Amino acid sequence: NLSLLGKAQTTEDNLPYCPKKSPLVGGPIHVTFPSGLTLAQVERKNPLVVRGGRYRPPNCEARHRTAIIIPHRNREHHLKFLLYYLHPFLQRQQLNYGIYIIHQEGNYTFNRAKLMNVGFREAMREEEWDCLFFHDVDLIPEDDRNTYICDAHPKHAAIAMDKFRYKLPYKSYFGGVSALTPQQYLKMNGFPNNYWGWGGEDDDIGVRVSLGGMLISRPALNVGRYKMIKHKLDQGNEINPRRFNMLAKTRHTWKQDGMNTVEYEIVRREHLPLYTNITVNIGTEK
Ligand code: BGN
Repeated sequence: NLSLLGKAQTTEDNLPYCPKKSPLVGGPIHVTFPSGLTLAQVERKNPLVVRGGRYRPPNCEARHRTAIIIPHRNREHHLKFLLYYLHPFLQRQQLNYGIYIIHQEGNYTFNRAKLMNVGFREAMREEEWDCLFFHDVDLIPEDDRNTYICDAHPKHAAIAMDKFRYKLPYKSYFGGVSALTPQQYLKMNGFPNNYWGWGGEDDDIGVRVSLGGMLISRPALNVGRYKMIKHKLDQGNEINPRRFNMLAKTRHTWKQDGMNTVEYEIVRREHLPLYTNITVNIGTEK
């Protein structure tokens, strides 16, 4: 088409694509936890974020569509700080994004990985996201160059956390923050549904990556940096004593337990100003 010669490539809305490298991205972020911060303040600081915690760059068409999935229960205090940092961080990266909080209803033992499966299905129901970030509520990224887009292989993003002195605690660690495309997620049958309580589910997910025939991709150590908001072990998220046994069997169980078997009941879906809140009944251990 001759008329397009010499023009920047444009999209349906007649916006040019955003540059491959965002000019708004800085480097390290100084993370502090201001006392007295409120969600209303976070809202005011993010005027372009719309209902459900959605955003698209105003002046260019984003090249990436990323959903952030955050499992949650009784951590409103952490959530506030995460949103305070995450919204501007994602905007500086010029992403088309949405933030989903997957809230486990009731007081039964917490199940982080199953909540991720719920988040995957519910987010994909709303939008054709090309990347999903599975994100702990208490981890704040400390460098803008840690781009929230997916790679050719499942990505483990939280490789340098302050609580592990900014190093990987062990080589196969896959916890904290990880990112997969829908294709990658389904290839490993999603995450396990039966890790109730603390520990092991992230290792299981790491094993699934290789059982699905994939490798782990990671950002550079000086970029994949996170600050963890200090807290005690939660009530209702006691250490899971079965995790060693379960982990030893992952290669036999992964195809029968995961995205193909996840069962739950949506209790509430709210499109709040800063995020989509999905409250879910995920049942109890069998
Ligand atoms: C590991 C836990 C992970 C946790 C990391 C970091 C287990 C399984 C037993 C081998 N794994 O020890 O779930 O994210 O520590 O805290 O407990």
